[in-house]
Amino acid sequence: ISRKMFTNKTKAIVWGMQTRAVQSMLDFDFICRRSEPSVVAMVYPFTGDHKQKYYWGHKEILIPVYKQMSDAIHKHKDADVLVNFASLRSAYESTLEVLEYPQIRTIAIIAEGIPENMTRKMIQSARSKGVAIIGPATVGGVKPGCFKIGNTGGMLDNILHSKLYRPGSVAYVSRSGGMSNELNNIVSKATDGVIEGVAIGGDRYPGTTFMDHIMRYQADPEVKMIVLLGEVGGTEEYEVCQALKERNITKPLVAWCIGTCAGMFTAEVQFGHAGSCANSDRETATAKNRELKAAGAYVPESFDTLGDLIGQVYNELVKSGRIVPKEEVPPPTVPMDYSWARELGLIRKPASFMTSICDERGQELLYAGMPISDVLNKNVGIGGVISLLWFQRCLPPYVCKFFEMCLMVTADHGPAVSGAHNTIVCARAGKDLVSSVVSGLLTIGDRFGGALDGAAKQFSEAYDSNNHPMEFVNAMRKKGQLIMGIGHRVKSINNPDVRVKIIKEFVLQNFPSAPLLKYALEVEKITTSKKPNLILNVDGVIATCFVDMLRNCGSFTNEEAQEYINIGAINSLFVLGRSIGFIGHYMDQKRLKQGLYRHPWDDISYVMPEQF
Ligand code: Q5B
Repeated sequence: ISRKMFTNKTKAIVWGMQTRAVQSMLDFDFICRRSEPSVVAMVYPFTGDHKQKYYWGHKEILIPVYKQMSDAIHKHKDADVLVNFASLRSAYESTLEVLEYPQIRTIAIIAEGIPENMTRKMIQSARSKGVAIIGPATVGGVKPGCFKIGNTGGMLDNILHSKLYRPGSVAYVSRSGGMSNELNNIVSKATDGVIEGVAIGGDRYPGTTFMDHIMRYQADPEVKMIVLLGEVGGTEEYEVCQALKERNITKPLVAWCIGTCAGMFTAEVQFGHAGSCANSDRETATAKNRELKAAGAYVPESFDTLGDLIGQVYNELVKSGRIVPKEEVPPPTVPMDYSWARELGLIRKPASFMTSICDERGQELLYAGMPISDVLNKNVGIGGVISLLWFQRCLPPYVCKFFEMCLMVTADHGPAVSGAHNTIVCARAGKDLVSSVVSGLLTIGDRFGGALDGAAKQFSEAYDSNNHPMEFVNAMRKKGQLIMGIGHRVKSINNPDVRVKIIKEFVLQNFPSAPLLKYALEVEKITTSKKPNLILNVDGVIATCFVDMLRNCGSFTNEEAQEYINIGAINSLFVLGRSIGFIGHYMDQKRLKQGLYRHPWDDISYVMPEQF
């Protein structure tokens, strides 16, 4: 491969939904002052054709994503590079597919772990078509000022630090993608920078070899010196030695093979890459370094002094006039991503939401700070969960029991009540569970099931004002207001509500004190003396006990207790409890296959205006 692989006009197609990598390529393009983005399309077989949003400097741009490779190729005739992020399972197939299109001249394969026989077939096919493969098992490569493959060079601050936004004079080839990043750093410190760098990948069979790239660098007049970073395993470095000896490589070449420490082990060492294991003495890093030096390469004493040696060779080239360092021009700025700036602590922003009851971000869900496993292990029950999520604290067991009893007694009161009726009518109109339940919940208010808030307010205000129960009843009548929590359509002193009895008895026995409940029972004596159905109803008993709990259980300040009354929190127990029944009614109607409900005419009194 003798041609230039990348220019500042190179256009690439990216296989795989690697949005971060693509954004990193576009940011690189932008700081290189490219006139157009290098990524023209993406291919992702698992979604339909669509467009993906990216940043181009400060602006937002759209890049098309195609389901079919053929569409991407045919619609973007100017693309000659494919960056293939396919996994080790699909990289083979997608690469062979692309090789069918002569327009693609370079393919970077990032996946690690592709079976070697498949890699060899891919390479054979690519070579027969004159296509260059970089990889597999690589981060890719970079040509400063022109093009960057995927995630090469790391994050933008690293790329800026290594001055990859403009070409230098030093071209390198390495096996390792990670070490190529280190080379960017070393070369940028010791010289005027990198002109091109390729990591051929850590597999035993790389698509293109050290020699392929070194000979490209040799042919490129812009490249003034070459760096080779080999490693233990394989014999490819000997081809470089041969080329040096035969004067096919005439540019200064600084070389080092990493993995010299393998000699310190008694057994053979397999390093991270599939290919980095010496199968004979010739394949050791030490032998290859020796041979490279003998062939005329500049070889340091150790990796630690690689940068110094690169610097020495570079300085000699400057002295001799073969390199004329260019004036440094700062790159355009790219706005930092919000999330990264925040991680670095550079910016702050007031949150749009505040929350203080539940945190799902960590390894384990927390209810008011209690891990969900503790919630279950400690058997806090649904009452305990309510105390954590509604009140952000563990309330005493008798309070949790009170909550649970309230939920149980309010869970349902038959199909005739407003809420259940609405749920049933809605379910029979063919609606779904949520709609049907919501239509039931929406009936909860002052008259039906939602008198708790009003009762809590009215009774507590009267009690706190030291109003005698009789004064309270008379004052309410004078104002023409109903007492919330008093009265029932079917229950009366002659037909007592057992639910009320159960709650009342539990509270009187278990709460430290229940002054508001006792006050309400005095009010009930007066109202029932007027009409037997004006009992303290289920809303009224729960509301007054709820206030007694808030005020006397020892877990709330007076202000906190009052706040729950003010914010309308007292209806909560009825709303939650009755939702159970509404869900039951919904299921029941569906199970019974009940058809559309139409109210019978004989049950409607039609009262028409008389004037017609
Ligand atoms: N009078 C509940 O009324 C009902 C009075 C009153 C002073 C009162 C009524 C009322 C306050 C709201 C309340 C919750 C509409 C009820 C619930 C859940 C449920 C439901 C279920 C379940 C019943 C007759 C005479 C009139 C009125 C006077 C009535 N209430 N005076 N304070 N509170 N209560 N709601 O029977 O002189 O004859 O004109 O609004 O607490 O929803 O099962 O059904 O679990 O699902 O229709 O238990 O009390 O009585 O309106 O004809 O009044 O009594 O002023 O006096 P009734 P009305 P007068 S529990």
